[in-house]
Amino acid sequence: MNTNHRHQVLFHRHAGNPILQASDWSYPVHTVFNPAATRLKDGTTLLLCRVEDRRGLSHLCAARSTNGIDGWVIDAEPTLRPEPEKYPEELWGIEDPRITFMEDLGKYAIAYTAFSRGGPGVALALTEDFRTFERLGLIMQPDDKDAALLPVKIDGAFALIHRPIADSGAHVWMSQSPDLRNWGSHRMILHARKGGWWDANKVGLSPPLIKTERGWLMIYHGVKHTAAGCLYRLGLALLALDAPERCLLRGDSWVFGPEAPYEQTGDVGNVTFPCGYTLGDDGDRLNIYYGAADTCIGLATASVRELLSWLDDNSGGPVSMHPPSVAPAGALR
Ligand code: BMA
Repeated sequence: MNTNHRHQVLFHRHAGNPILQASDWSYPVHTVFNPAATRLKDGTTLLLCRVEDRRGLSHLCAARSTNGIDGWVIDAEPTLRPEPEKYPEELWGIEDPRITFMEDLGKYAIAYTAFSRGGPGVALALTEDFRTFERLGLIMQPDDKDAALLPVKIDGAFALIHRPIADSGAHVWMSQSPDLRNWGSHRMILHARKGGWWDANKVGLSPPLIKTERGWLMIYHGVKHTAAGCLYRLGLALLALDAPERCLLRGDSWVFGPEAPYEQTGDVGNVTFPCGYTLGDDGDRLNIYYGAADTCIGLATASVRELLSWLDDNSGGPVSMHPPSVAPAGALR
């Protein structure tokens, strides 16, 4: 590790990392990464892991643990497989799930990337038990990924955070729907910066938004392109509770990135990519589950209170929030 820690360290890696890897699976798999996470009603932590097989195609597989750290019980076969016969958008696999418990529906919603000839798009499935699933199909056409629903309606409509790719860059958007099938009210909520920034050109939601008293805490990834390849690191923003398209605070520096050997080396080195979190019983301890180098799964912990106070101290001025170069008229209220 060649880094200095004279900055505040907010995320603490678990000493047992990686907590899950391909050798833990009882059937042949190549890599396991980018897991969604939730705590079930009985307190069990469930991870829905992206599993890449030896064809290069991904499916999703559930792993359950009572403490969220070890003792994982992993489904003996894929939990959610691509079904390209019925859902052609899943031809080349399903990837990067994010779970939200939908308070109104009493069901878990899984937003995931469905990959096919058209490119990656956003698909949605509902479940009550992570054993049977109701698919709603593709809800955002390619290229679009990094999606998660909010657990509550905003102004009476479901809200989806997602990351379409446009000529101006890859920015985070919010769209709304009355029924989870028809989507509109598209608004850009977090732009990729430009130039040398760590989050220039491409940003995306990492785990689903975290509800706090002060707003929705967003952990997002920024992708820096370098001559040696891409660096996937994480940053923080705070969005207004009743109007998440309004960004209240955005940190200037990244807060977590590839430093450990299993994050720097693997199928795709220098990637830390969480798709899920759980909250401890104290409502403050945040457990982040992340894919490391597209090869294995790590756990890092943080304190929500500390993340918010870091944002208070490290948020940039207006230039970080709404640069005129990328905010199209009307995209930000
Ligand atoms: C992104 C996603 C992630 C992946 C990352 C690094 O575009 O496809 O699934 O972890 O690239 O390869």
